[in-house]
Amino acid sequence: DVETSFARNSPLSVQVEDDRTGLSLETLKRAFLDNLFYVQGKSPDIATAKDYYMALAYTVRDRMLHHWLSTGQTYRRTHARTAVYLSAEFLMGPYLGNNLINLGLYDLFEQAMEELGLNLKEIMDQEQEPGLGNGGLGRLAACYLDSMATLEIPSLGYGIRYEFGIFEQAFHDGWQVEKTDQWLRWGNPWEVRRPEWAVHVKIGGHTEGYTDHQGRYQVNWVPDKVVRGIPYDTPILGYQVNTANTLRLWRAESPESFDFDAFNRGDYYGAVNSKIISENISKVLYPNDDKLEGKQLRLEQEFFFVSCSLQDMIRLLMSEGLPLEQFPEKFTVQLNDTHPAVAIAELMRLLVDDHEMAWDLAWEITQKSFAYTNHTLLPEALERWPMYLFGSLLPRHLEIIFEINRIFLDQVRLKFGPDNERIARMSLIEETGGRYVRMANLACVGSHAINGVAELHTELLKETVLKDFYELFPEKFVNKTNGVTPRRWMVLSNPRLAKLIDQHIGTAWPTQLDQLSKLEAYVDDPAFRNEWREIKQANKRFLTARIERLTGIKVNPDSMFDVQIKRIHEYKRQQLNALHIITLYRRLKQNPDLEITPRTFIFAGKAAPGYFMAKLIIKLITAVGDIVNRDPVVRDRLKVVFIPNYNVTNSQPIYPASDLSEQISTAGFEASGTGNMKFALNGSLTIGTLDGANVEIREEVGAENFFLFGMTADEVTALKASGYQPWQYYEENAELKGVIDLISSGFFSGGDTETFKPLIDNLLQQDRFTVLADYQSYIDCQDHVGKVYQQDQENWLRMSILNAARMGKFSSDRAVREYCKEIWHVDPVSIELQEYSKMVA
Ligand code: T68
Repeated sequence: DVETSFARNSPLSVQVEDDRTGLSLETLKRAFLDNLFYVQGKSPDIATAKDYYMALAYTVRDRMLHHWLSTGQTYRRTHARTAVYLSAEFLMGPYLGNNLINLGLYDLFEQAMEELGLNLKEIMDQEQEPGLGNGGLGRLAACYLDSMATLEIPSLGYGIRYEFGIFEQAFHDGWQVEKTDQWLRWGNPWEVRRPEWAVHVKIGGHTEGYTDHQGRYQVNWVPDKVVRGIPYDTPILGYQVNTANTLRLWRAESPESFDFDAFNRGDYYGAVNSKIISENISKVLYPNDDKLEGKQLRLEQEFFFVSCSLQDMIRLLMSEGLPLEQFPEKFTVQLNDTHPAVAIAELMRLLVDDHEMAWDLAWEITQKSFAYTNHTLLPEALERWPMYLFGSLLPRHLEIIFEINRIFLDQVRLKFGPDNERIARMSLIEETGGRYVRMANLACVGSHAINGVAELHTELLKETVLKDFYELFPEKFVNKTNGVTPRRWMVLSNPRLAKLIDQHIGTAWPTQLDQLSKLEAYVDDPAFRNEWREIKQANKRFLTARIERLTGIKVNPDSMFDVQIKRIHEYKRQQLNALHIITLYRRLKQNPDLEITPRTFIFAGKAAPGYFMAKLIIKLITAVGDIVNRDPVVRDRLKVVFIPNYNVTNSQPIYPASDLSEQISTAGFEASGTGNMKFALNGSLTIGTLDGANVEIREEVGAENFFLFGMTADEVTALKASGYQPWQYYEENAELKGVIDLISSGFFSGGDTETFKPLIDNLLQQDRFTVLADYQSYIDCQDHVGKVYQQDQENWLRMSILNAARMGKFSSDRAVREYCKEIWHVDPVSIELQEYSKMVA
């Protein structure tokens, strides 16, 4: 009997219990229909697809709750040391499929739905994913939560429950237009609101010094507003373990639903308005990646979720009866970039002001508690806040930062002597041309560990942006190369390939990804090779149908799928990819019978709404597509598609259907990349520069299985130092000149020579990301790629298998294990499912 009745001998034993935990097909179907009826209030004859989704989500959620409650109870009982991931972004992706996979119930639910005449995949398609992040940084946080739960690491993710996540991308005339994301419109079945654990957060105002009854100087912060943070909890299941950790996201509300003073004075609108102002804090995600938007509201968001989270951690500590001094034993807190770095000042304030702890002890606790991950070398992304703005919102924190800085700069002087330039560079306060609070400097000083996200990135951090800090604190610097979860990025999104792998090397690989190396034994096995090829083809046919549905464009699934999907940014160089497409197009126009490898160029990605050049790059790609896709001379040998609204949901069918992965950033600019890992894991070959984790991927898969081109980071630096003159590359390269001139002529813009002028002028005159310098190397490499794909298919297939087989290192499990061992010092705690009757007793 597969049904479990947890409460057989309890007075609470009722039939409902079986419906919420039972796993027989009959029970699942009945539970689903019950939820449709009692939760959604619908009978099947009027139920919509959304109703089916909600009913199914609640049915699955019921089967997660024992995991979740048992986990919490075990952590409390054992005082488990907990890894806290503080992140302004969590890009979780759709939950339903992932939860079914992690529970091991996917096939069972698929069958139950089928027996009801429904299709699980179609129901899954109804989910609106929580787009609470921009790109790699937010998605990394999500992969790490999945791995921490799978590795049974006690952990808590803290962030912001944005009412509007990343905007939805649509197109008008080939230009990106933004629409608001309304992910909460149909309700969110995965979260539980916990108003009983709400906290208050002070903002603005001034500080007052006073002497307490023991004669000690104390500071009182008198704010000019207070907002309430309400936690919303979502369970995060591990894969085939009982662990269910928590993602706790904060929503901002006003302290009371009515400002009664204002209301009694008859100022009803004023009262409601103050509520609206408070709620603004968690209203919308800032849609910039790798670019600072120095807005007051953004700083309020960062402080808001940090303060809520630290107060919550102190509550948890005390609820276990532990003293405040034990904070760094109970928690280790990872700062996901500097977005939560104000936590360093806030923990100091909570300890020193609210809990009257001595400064030195508070500082020791703070440094022991925090570790900082850097995600970028781009100077325009480094957070710095105008000092007047910082001080007006967080007057007490500015004082605390001054005091940290005073002590810190003495430490610098002690080690390096009177080096005023060094002092000026390392100060937490920038004073050259306007005064700013430097968040990266604060993060470095207040943390015991600092890490980059790929080997090259960590080395460059030590040599460039954090050089001074490396010289002062070499022992703090460590590398933690990123990883991705094979559960979402293989088991869930590439089920055909996952099954083939299961059949050949067993089923342990999703949690021990190094085992993929066993696939190497089959690289020459004809039957295996055939199946590998067939699966890629099937995935391509599936994507082909989706592309037609989403864009109206018919593509050829037998062509090479050449894919670049990621945020649109000049450093990621989608424009270089576009130059290659135009190069091939011109060759065909000049010689219509030229033999070329048929290719489908697939793009997807959002541009920050205020990033003009990125939006112009999108327009260039869609404009090139409009011409190329219709030109009879091309005879369907080239197709260009831009899949709209790139997000986790839309990305999942793309990686498994790709042949070529474009990882073509200017060397020295992509901190790591994680899409690069998802492609290779799914058997795509990479064309890439020696940037970020590409370097390590190439090391793992072998140079002969990776298409390398372009300058190294050192060469880029040297070229710029020698005075880079991009127009010389244009003058000296006839094919490049032809391509650039074709764009300038207005050929892709209906004769209008203005549209792409800013882009062309920029390439010829600045070209900060050395597109023209790498052009020929890229074209040569692409020509080689085309030849291998067309003329050496057997070798391509072999390379594809070897890529996947050698990707074991890039599991986020490996990354999380390294964090646990070398930074967090957190051990797994295994969870036994508690019986329902005992839990409610
Ligand atoms: C990315 N950064 C890196 N930033 O670009 C990428 N930034 O190389 C790396 O693989 C990934 O982080 C994970 O480490 C981002 O995604 C942002 O999204 C961002 C958001 C707000 C402000 C600044």
